[in-house]
Amino acid sequence: MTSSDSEPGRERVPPGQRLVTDFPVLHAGTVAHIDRAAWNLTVSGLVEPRVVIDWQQLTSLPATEQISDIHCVTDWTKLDTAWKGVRVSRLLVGLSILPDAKHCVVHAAAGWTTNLPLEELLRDDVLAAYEYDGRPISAEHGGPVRLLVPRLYLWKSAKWLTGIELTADERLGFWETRGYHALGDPWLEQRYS
Ligand SMILES: Nc1nc2c(c(=O)[nH]1)N[C@H]1C(S)=C(S)[C@@H](COP(=O)(O)O)O[C@H]1N2
Ligand SMILES: [Mo]
Repeated sequence: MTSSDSEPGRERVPPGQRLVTDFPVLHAGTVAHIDRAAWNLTVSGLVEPRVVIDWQQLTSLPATEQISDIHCVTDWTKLDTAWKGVRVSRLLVGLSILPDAKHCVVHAAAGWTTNLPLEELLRDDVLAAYEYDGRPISAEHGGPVRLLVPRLYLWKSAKWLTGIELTADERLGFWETRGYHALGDPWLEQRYS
């Protein structure tokens, strides 16, 4: 079990946030219902070769169990959430990331996207997560597989993950083109651009 958030004395609630104990459900549009057997993740763009990872392959890879604090831009923070999944950096082992790759577009069901700098995507605490609190992630929370990017506001943590596309330029995603910050660091209160 790894935890990046629990060093003693470390401030855990970013500025302007309030603690919740429930787990709110937030997304644009409707809940996607994706069968595990039908789920897959395409890794594409400035990476060779392009790969498609299915449920069986994802869950056969070494898993990471992680406790993370999560921060939503609508101002709630939830401490000590428990996740299991595969590090995105682990998914890329054995692939060649081309030198021009500096950013990524994260793709989700129904064409929803978000963007991240490549270095944020490759952090150790970024997971393609398939369990929350010891159970499969519910459809409402983005199952069967969602991205978890605990260091940034939760809109970066794409639910119903379907693709990771490496790009040279920053290509803004769904919320980022609607005024949300391109990076979204909660400690710097990067809520809106
Ligand atoms: N595919 C998809 N992922 C998404 C969203 C969305 O609309 N579609 N909303 C984001 C936003 S704004 C938030 S706050 C979190 C909420 O995750 P939760 O419902 O599990 O709390 O999901 C993020 N991931
Ligand atoms: Mo959000």
